[in-house]
Amino acid sequence: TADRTSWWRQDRFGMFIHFGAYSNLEGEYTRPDGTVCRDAEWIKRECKIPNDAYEKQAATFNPADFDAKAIVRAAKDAGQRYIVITSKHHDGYAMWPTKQNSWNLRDHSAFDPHRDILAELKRAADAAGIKLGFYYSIWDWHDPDFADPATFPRYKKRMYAQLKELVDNYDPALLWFDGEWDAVDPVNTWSRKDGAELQTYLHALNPELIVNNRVGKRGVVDGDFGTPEQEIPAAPVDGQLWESCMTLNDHWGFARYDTHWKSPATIVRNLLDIASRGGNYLLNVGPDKRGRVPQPSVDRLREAGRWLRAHGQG
Ligand code: JFZ
Repeated sequence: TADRTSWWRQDRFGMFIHFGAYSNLEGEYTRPDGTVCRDAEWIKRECKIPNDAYEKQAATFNPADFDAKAIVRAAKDAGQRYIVITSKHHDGYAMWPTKQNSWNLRDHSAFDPHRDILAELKRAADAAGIKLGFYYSIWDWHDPDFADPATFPRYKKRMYAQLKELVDNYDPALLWFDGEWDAVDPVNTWSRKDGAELQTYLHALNPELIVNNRVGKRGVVDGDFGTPEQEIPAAPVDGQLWESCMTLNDHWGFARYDTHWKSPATIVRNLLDIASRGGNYLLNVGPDKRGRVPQPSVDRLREAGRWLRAHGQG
């Protein structure tokens, strides 16, 4: 993996983007009885939103203000050199026009059907010399074949097909898997062997693809790099490459009430702390339902970038 990961080890600092059908709720679900339930990308499950209600709200999703160039500029200004965006989170909603189902941004939204935000982001990132990767959740709350071991092979086939679409159509530099665990959902039968098979499949499509350890079961042998979350580990685990992913406030997906932003000083300190221990830093933004990165995020990223440039790190 030394060659495969060389750009990633040098780049050090990336932008995570959590964006999906949940973003359309902006962190708040009003139940039929008028009470309000709050969560971000987990809102469907945490607030027990029925499928039909969740599908109904997703049909109104219209991120018309998604501006790939502005996002890439914000990343560049911060000194970030790669971007990882959610292509599909646990709610199963695909952010590209997948042919495997209609639960996606083109076929189930109010968005311009001629637009493709992953293609837009890829183009803007390429133009700026920024690498693009995709988060992809193995766990899927929407596909009926996921939750039953008897039908899981059918789900798996669609998942493989979706990943092939992503690799063929957008040529990502990296795939960031998630939702491989079984603690939350006992019907999630994903195994280390499933992870190893998937990784082999992906490297047959593109040997250069970097794949994180959540493809398997987070053993140190899984994937190219470990994925500590919201923390900076004291030391690397058995020499495995690692990347700390963190939120800029207290949520991954957009939550309109969450103003608990990290300061630019904290961002810089985290980055230097992580880099000093040999890790990467993947710092998240959550665009709102129109597709706009919150201004407080943009401001803080810019401030952090200014500090890094002033001190010769940018
Ligand atoms: C997962 C997702 O459930 C979450 O929505 C977000 O996308 C995040 C980046 O990843 O959440 C996790 C994954 C792993 C742990 C905790 C939350 N973990 O290892 O403790």
